[in-house]
Amino acid sequence: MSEKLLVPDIGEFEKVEVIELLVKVGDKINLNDAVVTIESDKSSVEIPSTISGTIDSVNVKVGDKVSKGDLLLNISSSKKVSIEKIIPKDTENIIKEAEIILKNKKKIIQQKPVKKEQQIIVNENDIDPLETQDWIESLSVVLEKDGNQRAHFLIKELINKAYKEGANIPYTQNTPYINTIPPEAETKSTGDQNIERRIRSLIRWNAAAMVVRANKKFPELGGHIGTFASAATLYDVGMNHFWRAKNNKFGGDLVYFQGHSAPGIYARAFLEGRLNEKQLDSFRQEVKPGGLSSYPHPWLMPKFWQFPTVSMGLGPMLAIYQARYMKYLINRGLIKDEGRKVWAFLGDGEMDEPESLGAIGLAAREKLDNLIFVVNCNLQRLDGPVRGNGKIIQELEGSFRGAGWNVIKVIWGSYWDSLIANDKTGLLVKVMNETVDGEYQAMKARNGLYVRENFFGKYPETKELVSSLSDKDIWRLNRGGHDPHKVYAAYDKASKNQGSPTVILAKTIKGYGMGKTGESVNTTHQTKKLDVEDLLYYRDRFDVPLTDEQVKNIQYFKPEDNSSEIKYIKERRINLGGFIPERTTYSKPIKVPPKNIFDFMKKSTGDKQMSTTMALVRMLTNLLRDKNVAPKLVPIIPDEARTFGMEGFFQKIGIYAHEGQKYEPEDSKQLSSYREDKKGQVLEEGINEAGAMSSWIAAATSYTNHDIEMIPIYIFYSMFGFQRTGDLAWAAGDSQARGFLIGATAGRTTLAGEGLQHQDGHSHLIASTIPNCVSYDPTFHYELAVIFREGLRRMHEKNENIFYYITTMNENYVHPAIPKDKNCEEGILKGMYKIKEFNKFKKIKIQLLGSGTILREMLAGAEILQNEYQIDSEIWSVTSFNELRKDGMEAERYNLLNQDKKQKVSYVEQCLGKTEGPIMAASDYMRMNSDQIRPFINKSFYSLGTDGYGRSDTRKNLRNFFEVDKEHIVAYGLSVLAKEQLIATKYMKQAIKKYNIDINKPMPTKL
Ligand SMILES: Cc1ncc(C[n+]2csc(CCOP(=O)(O)OP(=O)(O)O)c2C)c(N)n1
Ligand SMILES: [Mg+2]
Repeated sequence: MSEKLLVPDIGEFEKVEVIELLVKVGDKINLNDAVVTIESDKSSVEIPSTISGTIDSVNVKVGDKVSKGDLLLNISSSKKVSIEKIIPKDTENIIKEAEIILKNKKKIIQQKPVKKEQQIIVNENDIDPLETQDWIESLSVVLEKDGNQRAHFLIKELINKAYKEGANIPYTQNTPYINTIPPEAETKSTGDQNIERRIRSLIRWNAAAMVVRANKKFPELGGHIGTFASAATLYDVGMNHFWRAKNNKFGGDLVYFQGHSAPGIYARAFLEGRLNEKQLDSFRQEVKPGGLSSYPHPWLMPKFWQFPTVSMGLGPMLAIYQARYMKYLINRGLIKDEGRKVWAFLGDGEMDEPESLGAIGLAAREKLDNLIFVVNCNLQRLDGPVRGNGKIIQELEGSFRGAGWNVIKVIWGSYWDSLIANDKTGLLVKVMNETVDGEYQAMKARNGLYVRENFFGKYPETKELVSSLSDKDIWRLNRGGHDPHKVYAAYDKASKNQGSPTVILAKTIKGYGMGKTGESVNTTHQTKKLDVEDLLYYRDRFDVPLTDEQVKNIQYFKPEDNSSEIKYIKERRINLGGFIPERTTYSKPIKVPPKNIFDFMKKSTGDKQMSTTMALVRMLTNLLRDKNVAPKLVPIIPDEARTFGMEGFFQKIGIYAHEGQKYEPEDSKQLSSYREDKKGQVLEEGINEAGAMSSWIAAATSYTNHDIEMIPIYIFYSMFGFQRTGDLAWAAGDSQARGFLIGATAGRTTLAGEGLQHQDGHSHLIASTIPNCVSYDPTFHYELAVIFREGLRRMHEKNENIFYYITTMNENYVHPAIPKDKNCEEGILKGMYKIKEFNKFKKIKIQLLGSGTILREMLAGAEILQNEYQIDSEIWSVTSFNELRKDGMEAERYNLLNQDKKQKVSYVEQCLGKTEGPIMAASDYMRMNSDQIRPFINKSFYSLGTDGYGRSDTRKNLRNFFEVDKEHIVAYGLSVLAKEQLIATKYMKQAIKKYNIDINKPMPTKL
């Protein structure tokens, strides 16, 4: 039976043009196969079939205008499915997951609490301690009888009741200032603690020695001892017991090391036999090959470091999106779920960066239980205390708990266990709660007696608690982050946590073991020199087996290969699959689509006007039909899909949502309805450019971190790209990211109405600062096609470690066919090619260089110059001033260094060297954009550009204001020719008058 396939609901659009027929009579098609592409002035979208069967007739042709309900095809059907039914709801999966959670919950409920001795908490605000005691006892009974979950439920009910009755007092997000894991619930390490301590001491020593030696030789080199000194145990426990390396059987855990702890990571690699003394002695001396970079920089040590972290705040954010991206790959079926984890080590001072906490909500929302943050709470940053008057651990606990994270506080070491157990009055915990970080820091800069008097001495009961301890014993009361048992238990619990990310807040001492020069003092961070006395103290503190003489010479210490320490350290890593960090790549290149895939973009669009943004979306739609490329595309959008005409992607490839779609979208009947899916391909990041950029980096480095080459395409308002997230773009370069950044709605005058904050006249200049970023500002759709395909080839087939920045615009215009010249494509890629020549009068000539939308003003201006002033011109489409500059610099450098050899001719010179007349260049960017090539050509060179703040107005008025419209091009062109004494000045004056150009108007930069 023949069925009719009609145009579905296409929202507010009517009479939309059919631009492609994807099927013909006789074709057999399946449900959901795309049959026709339609295009409004904003976007193009494929219409899927709701019927499987054989096509009897095609009732539309390319160019037809269709609306909802129009007949597209007649199909002899096998079965028909309504639009509603084809929206995958993932319901089954949701139910399954809910059942699993319920089961887990039951398990948790069954866990019996550990019985604890009663404590009477004394609180001066308590007006009725007996009543309080009653309540506490009731709670204890519930805890004992029915467990944590029931107790939690009852407390929640009480709070709800109080809230309903009007007791609107916020309840604290904090727990007491003690460890989250009670001693009796700690999982014990299976490691040999004596050997581990010896190994840790050697790593500490070698890390410090490395910094001190470098600075002895060259005091300008700098370096840090204090950060790693505080974090050594945190790293060692992970390295010895938890972090599994990548190998042929396992994808590997991903560890983001805190930037300033790099010396410690090198010191461990030294003991592991991965680095030698010579390399340690090249710390921070990288100009000669083989040096060790100051901080984690994959660009500089591509086989070692995986993640750049030293710009504070980027590590936490990148780690969150890395963990999310890992789940995305798993849910899309692209990698196996092997229980891999992402660990991020962060400084407590670093947590003040807005980026550090900015994405923690997402991590909880997406239930990233593959993510573990370890915040090294040494209570200090660079200048002084992180929270002198408060408590950073409590503050962070509140923020993370509030966001829905699993929080594990590791505050006190094992020596405190018995004191806390004996604290029958609760006063010790009260002192712990009341003492501020400034005091905690000061105590560790002093001695045991000071702690006895100023900490325990706050109440007679707490003083009594330590009466039998010597000052030395008191001094030995350690902090949780330096206690391998406590750290092990926390890591173990974090690794097993399900359903939420975990943060471990570990209390440590900055400069631990450094003694009077560097331990817990405000200047610790900057300490990079230790005198002999300090070094001897450090050796003794950690029992490093070096003689005084060896200490004075600051010698490294590495035991023999067959020593128990070296055997142990290697064996631990073998058990965990290999070394960490290590950067390797085993991904397969992607076969790029055939050259003709974009041929449709090399033809003229005829009368049809479109923007380059729309051309890009068309191109991506085509790419999604290529079976090699399609699954690898990762479109990333920060809440702007509709701005860019990409809403068609929602239905076609779905929006990634880890829980599928739990609701029927409001627009479910429409063709481009909002479809979320567990297997969705689009990363819709919401209004979050930094997050989107972090996602892009995760996908763009997928080839090394997950051994799968992906093609991320992040599309954003060009003004909210490099300008907004420039530091992430820099980190992307360092990470050797491969992928596309698309700065849409680009140009200072092209994005008309949006005004000052939106109009971008400089993103290309910022892009040019990143050495491995290749950027283009194309005007016509064939340029975009050539550039994009080459990007695919270079990055994803040839695996060059570069990334592309391409601007696209939202101005609609007609696109011509690609010029016949066989060198055109090469010119497009190199940065310029001749697009047109006016050669009628053969008297006076000018070279006009235009980029982006302003190329069209150049073409129009050239026509006026020809028709009204008999001036010939050659017009060059400059697709990339940045690429031209790179080539020019290289040629110039070579020539200066090789004056006796055949001189190189820059590409700019090759194009323009033999041409006639002065050069005038313009773009929709600041003059500096086109001025970049000025040094590489020995001719008069003038540039026009959009220097100054943007503002809202029509394109025409804006181009007039910034003097980049065709009228100004004519007037300035005539003036340039007059200045070069090729024509009389009167023509310029005529043009100024004719076009009402106000020569007294100030520079737009001053307006
Ligand atoms: C974005 C950024 N701003 C400033 C710095 C300079 N800086 C380096 S370390 C540091 C202090 C770090 O303190 P914290 O995060 O507590 O680390 P710690 O060394 O105490 O573990 C500062 C301000 C930086 N690296 N990055
Ligand atoms: Mg700190």
